[in-house]
Amino acid sequence: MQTFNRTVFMARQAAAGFLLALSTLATLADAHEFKLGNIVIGHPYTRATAPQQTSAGAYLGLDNQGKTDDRLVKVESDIAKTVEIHNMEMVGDIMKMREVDGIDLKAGSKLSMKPGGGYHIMLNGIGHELKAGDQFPLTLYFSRAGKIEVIVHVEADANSPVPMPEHAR
Ligand SMILES: [Cu+2]
Repeated sequence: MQTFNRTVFMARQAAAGFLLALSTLATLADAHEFKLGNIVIGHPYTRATAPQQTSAGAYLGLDNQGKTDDRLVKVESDIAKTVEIHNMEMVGDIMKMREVDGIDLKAGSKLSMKPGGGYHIMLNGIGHELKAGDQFPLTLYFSRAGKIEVIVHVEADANSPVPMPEHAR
């Protein structure tokens, strides 16, 4: 009897370990990342678009693990007519977006783009609806590290759709 219980216990432990391993794998697969020299690009993603929506923000992490400064200077994608690097910030009490000509990445520094404020990649003139689960390539150009193609995941976000404010132009 004791042996039986012990076996059941061990089987449970093994099952728990297996499930943990599975969920870790799922998390890792979801949090995809790319590396170019000393620059790590973390989890590029965008959100599913509404049928008439032709622009969308894309977000990713930038981590300069090297000892030299770098700078993200250009972004391109086949799915959009134009791709711009934007910054969104409060001007008085109004959130405004504007295009910037790059993002400085000092040696050892990192940043994480998020909806709702700060830097993002703006995709304008998207030819078709972006559906959750879709993926598309995005090419990033760094002044020092060069260029890399990363894959953007389209994620659903029914909980907190963040409407894009008008551009300050
Ligand atoms: Cu924008």
